[in-house]
Amino acid sequence: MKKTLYLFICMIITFGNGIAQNLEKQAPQGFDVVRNDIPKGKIDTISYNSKTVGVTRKAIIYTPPSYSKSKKYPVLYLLHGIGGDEKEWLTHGQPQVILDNMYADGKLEPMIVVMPNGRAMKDDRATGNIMAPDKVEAFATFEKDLLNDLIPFIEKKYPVLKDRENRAIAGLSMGGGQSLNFGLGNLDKFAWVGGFSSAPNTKEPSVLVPDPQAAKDKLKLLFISCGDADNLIRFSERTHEYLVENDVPHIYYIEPGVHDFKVWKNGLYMFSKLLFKPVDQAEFKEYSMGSKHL
Ligand code: FER
Repeated sequence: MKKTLYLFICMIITFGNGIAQNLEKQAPQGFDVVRNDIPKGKIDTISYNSKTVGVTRKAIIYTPPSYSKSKKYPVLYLLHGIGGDEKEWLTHGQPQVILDNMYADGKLEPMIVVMPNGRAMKDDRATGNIMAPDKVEAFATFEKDLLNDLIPFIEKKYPVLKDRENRAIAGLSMGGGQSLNFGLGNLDKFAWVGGFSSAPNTKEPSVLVPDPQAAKDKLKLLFISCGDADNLIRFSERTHEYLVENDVPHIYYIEPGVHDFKVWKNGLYMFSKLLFKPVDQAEFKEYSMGSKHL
């Protein structure tokens, strides 16, 4: 009996420490710098048939360094902003560098990352007036393209785990709004949701989370971050305030910064580090410590 108790205590200490180490607010120096001596993941462009849009659409996929078709992987859908397309993260954020480094340091659960084009319309390039109503509307239409076309395609072509606990969605700005809207609007599909500097397309909190108890029961991680000098901070803040009022566990992380990739790369680092691992929601509050935004 004593032995069992001892073992139990040891397990709690080990397990507890494992989780505590995830609490990291800023990515360490060099997290986004290419290292020559480490294994690298692979980037491919894929094409899928979209019934929603009526054309073949492109997405970028990053498979981890240890990728093997005989394993099964969870998937993170990573979304871009209003000025970008499926290549925006790659061009400006180099997520493959961040993630390769995290794998090398044992900080990341192996996963597939899919970077789609979130402007679901026939001409989905970020050209002309990117604020035109039809182009903005296409960011909402993407919900159908994602759920009915892209996810089924990925699940057919790649060795992936298909349950909600193995599916995450996150994005920057318009993509942050999409991630919150689609993730929280489809709790049966996503258990991990992240919005970095979410844009005005983010639904009103009571529409976004009409049933706080369901969100509470189903979400593994809800992550909201923003730069403190970002003009769009109100959309994150109002969501956070509603979540606090309604007792929905979430990470609210405000860091020094504006509306740029410095904040979004850190968001990717912090969010992905927590993905597909045991979560201690009691720790979430500590991310906001010392902040007037608590
Ligand atoms: C807006 C301001 C910013 C808006 C969208 C954005 C649709 C998006 C910014 C981004 O994605 O970086 O008024 O309206």
